[in-house]
Amino acid sequence: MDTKKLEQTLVLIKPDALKNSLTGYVLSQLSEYHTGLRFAAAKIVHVSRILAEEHYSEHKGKVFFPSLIEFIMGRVHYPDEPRNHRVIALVYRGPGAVQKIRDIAGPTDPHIAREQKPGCIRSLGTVVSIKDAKGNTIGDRMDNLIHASATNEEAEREIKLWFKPGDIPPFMHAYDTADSDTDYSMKDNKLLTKREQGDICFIPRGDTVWSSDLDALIKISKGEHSELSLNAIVAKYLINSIHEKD
Ligand code: 3AN
Repeated sequence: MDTKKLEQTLVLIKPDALKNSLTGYVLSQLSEYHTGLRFAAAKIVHVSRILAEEHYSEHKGKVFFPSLIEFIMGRVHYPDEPRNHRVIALVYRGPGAVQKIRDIAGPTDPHIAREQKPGCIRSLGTVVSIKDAKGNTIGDRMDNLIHASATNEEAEREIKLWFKPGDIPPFMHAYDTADSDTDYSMKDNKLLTKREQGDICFIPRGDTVWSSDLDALIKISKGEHSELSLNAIVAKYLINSIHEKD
């Protein structure tokens, strides 16, 4: 069987679902029995600012962006409880995975979800006004309980952003991997290919990584342009690391 042909999608159970104890409900809606899809990976993630900003990079500059970042980092629902700054990240796989999960999630806006698709997961969400410093409403934040990849291309980008190959069982790998023959680390916001005192190593030599990450790191270390940003790579390999406490 060609395991690479099977579709995969990323789901995030967001902090509002955790706060409202809806995790079990969401998992049951997305169960193998209901969807026919298989679990490929799962982890609890403390969302760093760079991971949040990379995940939602398409919304950078929009009025709701800062509030969206605070929300996905868990700072809105658990302002003084960093230990509760978590999301549950899941990968599902199987035929039609992206569309099946999008259908069960429902429309982005919970008000529209309630009107158009009562019973979908996001119909249980809420919309919160975003205010400026003077208290004037400047936009909305949609607390819609789950994220689900919108397309296969987005699913690949997002799964590779949230998961390392080692987080996914080998027979469930849908994307190419490679072993790094270099120690990659960061110091003073610069990429290093040789360890230095005080650096933070995010890929030790010998680790298995996504091939696309390695291709990008080779380009960046040579000063060449890379579509994939250094932040997107570092954010993932430092997930749940003590260095990413923000
Ligand atoms: P979806 O999550 O349905 O794929 P996206 O990817 O367009 O929707 O947006 C990602 C997240 O950004 C949404 N889940 C929502 O929280 C927020 N968002 C998107 N559009 C808006 C908007 N017009 N106003 C406020 N928040 C938005």
